[in-house]
Amino acid sequence: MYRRILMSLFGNEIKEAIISLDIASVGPLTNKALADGVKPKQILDDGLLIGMAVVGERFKRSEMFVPEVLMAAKAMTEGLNIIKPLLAGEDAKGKGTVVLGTVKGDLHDIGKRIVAMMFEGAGFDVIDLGYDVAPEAFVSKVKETNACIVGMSAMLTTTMMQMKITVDALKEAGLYDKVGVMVGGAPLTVEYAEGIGAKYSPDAQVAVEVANNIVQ
Ligand code: B12
Repeated sequence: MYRRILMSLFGNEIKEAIISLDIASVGPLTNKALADGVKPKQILDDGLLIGMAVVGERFKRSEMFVPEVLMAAKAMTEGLNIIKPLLAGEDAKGKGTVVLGTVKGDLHDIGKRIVAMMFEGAGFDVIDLGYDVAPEAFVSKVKETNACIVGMSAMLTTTMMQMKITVDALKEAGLYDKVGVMVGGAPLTVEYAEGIGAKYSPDAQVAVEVANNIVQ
């Protein structure tokens, strides 16, 4: 109960700091919440993600523009960087390697970084290839690391077809049957994912459940 009240206080402050582009405050507020016993996952869900979701809505309504969204993303990263090692420490390692990346032509990487963190927290070894990742780069990293899962992120309708191209490249290299393919990102649907032979997750939480099912 006490923790819930604390989180609604801190969560709100962290959310507001992101929305008001107050980059300098997110780190200290995150540290303060942690010092008062709020769980890293709660800070992520109830503060950082909600703040960024509001920014996303305002961007959609043209009430915020690219430079502001970038500042909000920077503010969010201040908090993410603090909770990342703590999330990663919440479970044991050794479930296998996950190769992650945002597909070619796409520079959105906030959601993918959150997925990376949650995977690490759930015990996977994560190799994050970053953004604008070409199909060949996914293929060669999967081959090199013997990964059990490859995860692709796309946030643009114009880049999501890169996922199919990457799946085809994995098939071509004889790797598709050896690796679980996971996809995520705002424009995707279950139907699209299934159509290309991949598993869809709407968010990082579900992504961990899907990944656990793949390796079981
Ligand atoms: C932040 C942002 C940017 C930032 C990106 C900064 C960065 N470092 O990532 C900047 C300013 C650079 C940007 C640029 C552009 N953007 Co933009 N952007 C956004 C915004 C506001 C938020 C995205 C975000 O970070 N959300 C928060 C995270 C936490 O959510 P998420 O990404 O969905 O991730 C979760 C799930 O999807 C899932 N997930 C995500 N990836 C993966 C991967 C796997 C494997 C799994 C399992 C799960 C999973 O789990 C995540 C965590 O829960 C969205 C709006 C929106 N509503 O999504 C627009 C949005 C994606 N952008 C859009 C556009 C149009 C652009 C630009 C073309 C704008 C322009 N005119 O230049 C450029 C394109 C640049 C490029 N080539 O990529 C459109 C896309 C429209 C479309 N349907 O194609 C959106 C939807 C806004 C809109 N409504 O118009 N953008």
